Formats: sequence, structure tokens, C-alpha cells
Amino acid sequence: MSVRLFFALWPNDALREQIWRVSRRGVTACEGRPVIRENLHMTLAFLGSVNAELLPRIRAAAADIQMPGFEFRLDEMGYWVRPRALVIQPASFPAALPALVQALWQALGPLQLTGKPGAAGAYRPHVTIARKAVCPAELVLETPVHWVVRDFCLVSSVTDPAGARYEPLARYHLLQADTQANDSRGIGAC
Ligand code: 3AM
Repeated sequence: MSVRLFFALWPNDALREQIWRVSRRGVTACEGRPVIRENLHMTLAFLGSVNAELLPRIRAAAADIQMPGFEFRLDEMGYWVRPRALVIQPASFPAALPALVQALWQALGPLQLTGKPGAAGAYRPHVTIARKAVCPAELVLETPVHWVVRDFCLVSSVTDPAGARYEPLARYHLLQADTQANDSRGIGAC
């Protein structure tokens, strides 16, 4: 059996609500398929379809990551022409974010998955808010969203007749200034 997996920053309920709220105006201004509220996330690494027997090793690889938490602001709304995606994204972000992405791919390296990191420096953090979008030239995010990142999630993607449904499988804590180490191997329920 295979599972479709990705690692993501997964917003808590309050942040999810904020992202949802500030993105409505842009979504309404575009034609396209809005991402449902429950699916809003920031992808870190898309692994693709993976043999389910590899799940314990994927979880163990993620649990070994010892990286600091960080924060950024989602402060731009943008339209990505080729994937026809309406996104909100940070105009700038700390190096800790791409470093986390790199650490994930490095930890997963020995598993020889088919999913691959993009070219060096190609990681573009974003939250997709609509797909197959056709948008006006002018898009504005009126209220920025502050994202304090303390953890990341392993998520499975299930394709239902109604569309994709994402299910967080495990949460991994990042190091905080006030914690010495990743306790309990950093894993918590999602
Ligand atoms: O919401 P975004 O777009 O950031 O686009 C897919 C989604 O991220 C992306 O993985 C996330 C969960 O589905 N994705 C899907 N297929 C992909 C692929 N072949 C992919 N990313 C890279 N390569």
C-alpha cells in the first residue's frame, strides 16, 4: 500500500482562521478553486507516493531533526502563473525556514524516496489559497499574518471524489529558546 505524504507547517486553529479570513478578498477577486479551510498549510517537502512500510523510518528521520523555531509574516498575496495558484507568502523569511527544508531532505536522503528537493535556493514558502485560478493583476493582502513556528507536521494527502483531504499524522517540535533539547523525540499528536 502506498501513501501520499508531505511535510508542512500546519497552522493551529487560530492561525488557520486568520489565514482564511485575510485571504477571502483575494479568493473572491479570482476565478478558481479555493483551498478548503481545513487544508491550509505551508508545504516544506513533498514526498509523493511512498510505500507505507517506510512510514516508521520517515517518522524517525523527522524526529531526529534538531532545529530552532522561528517566525515570519505572511505579508504578500501573489499569483503564480504556471501552476495557476493564488498564494499568500512572506516577502522575506529567516534562514531557519529553508534550513529546516534542507534538514528534512537530508534526513530523508538514505530512504531514497522519489520526491526531490527543488534546485538549491528554489524553495518558495507559500500558502496556496486557490488553484486553477485566474486573477486580476492587482492583488493586495491587507492584513499580514504573523506565524510563530514551533513545530512541523508529517501529513498524508488522500484524494476523495470531492478533492484532496490532508491529514496530519505526526507533529515534530522545534527547539525553543527556553528548551534545551527536543523532549520525547519531539513528537506530539497533531
Ligand atoms: O499547497 P501547495 O501547492 O503548497 O501543490 C501540492 C501541495 O502544496 C504539493 O504538495 C502539497 C500537498 O499536496 N505537490 C503536489 N504534487 C507535487 C509534486 N509532484 C507537489 N509538490 C511538488 N511536486
